[in-house]
Amino acid sequence: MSKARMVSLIGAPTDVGASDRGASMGPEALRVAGLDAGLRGCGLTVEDLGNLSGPPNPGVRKVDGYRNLTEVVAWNGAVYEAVHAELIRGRLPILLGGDHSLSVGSIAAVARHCRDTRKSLRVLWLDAHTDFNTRELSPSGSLHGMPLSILCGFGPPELAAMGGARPAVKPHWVRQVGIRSVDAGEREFVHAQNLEVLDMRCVDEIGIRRAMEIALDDMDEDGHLHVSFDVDFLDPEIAPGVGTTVPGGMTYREAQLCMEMIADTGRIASLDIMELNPALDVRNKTAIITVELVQSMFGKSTLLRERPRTPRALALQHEYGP
Ligand SMILES: [Mn+2]
Repeated sequence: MSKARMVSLIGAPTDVGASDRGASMGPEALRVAGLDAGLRGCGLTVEDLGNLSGPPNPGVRKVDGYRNLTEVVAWNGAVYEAVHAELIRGRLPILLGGDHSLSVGSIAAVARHCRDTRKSLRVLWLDAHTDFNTRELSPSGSLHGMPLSILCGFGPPELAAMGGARPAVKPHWVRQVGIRSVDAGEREFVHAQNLEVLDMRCVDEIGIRRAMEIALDDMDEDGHLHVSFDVDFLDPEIAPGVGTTVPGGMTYREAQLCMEMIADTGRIASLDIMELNPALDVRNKTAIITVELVQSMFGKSTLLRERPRTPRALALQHEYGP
């Protein structure tokens, strides 16, 4: 069971940090797919706060290494305030992206709250990409490829010092799962910063269960688990509605197990759902699958189970029926 049973949905309908347009429609697609009712079905109390507002996407090319920096800063300021306010109210904020640059505001607010309440923070980053670019390393200058490096202190001060501490997040608080596309210079930087990356090769070799055990290992009893879920974590076969598809992502079953293992920790306290792009989707199927997975993250399961069954219990179940 999750700690906070009261969740707040916060829509951030923008794609100012992305290279492709369309993630700005993500929040509405998640609502249309039934996110609110789906979460209520998991026993949560849900309040939909509607959408934040901010500047339109000017479609700027790179200026000083960044695209649309002014707009990204404005949107992140709004996200920061909204997420922080919900945490103070004792609620679990769910940010509906929007492109992944908005996780700077979201996680800076979470980190601030954890400092103020003396809780340790674990950030679980589910993504096809490490999102650890800098303006020197990024080929595109799009800020949705940089949120984690910014949170770790590398980036423009308007973003990297958001929340009053730079860095907001230490690399060893972070675990990344699902990674399968990293730019050349970014790869060196991720290595130099000692980021814990459980990439797809790792998942192939040790299996998703073991990878997630490592990702969720060693959390403090009352620690705060933040999940930043980029929908491109999923394989494009099941989730075509993202701007940056990379083949070889999580299958439906692997993703379900990830989410169920997150639920089992009972520690999820904030969530970002990012990069859903309805302009590239097929009949909203990516939004629908995302809602199903988020339900599993909040404890929807096939069986009534307190904890994973032992082999003995499973054997008995086969013998005698449930
Ligand atoms: Mn991402």
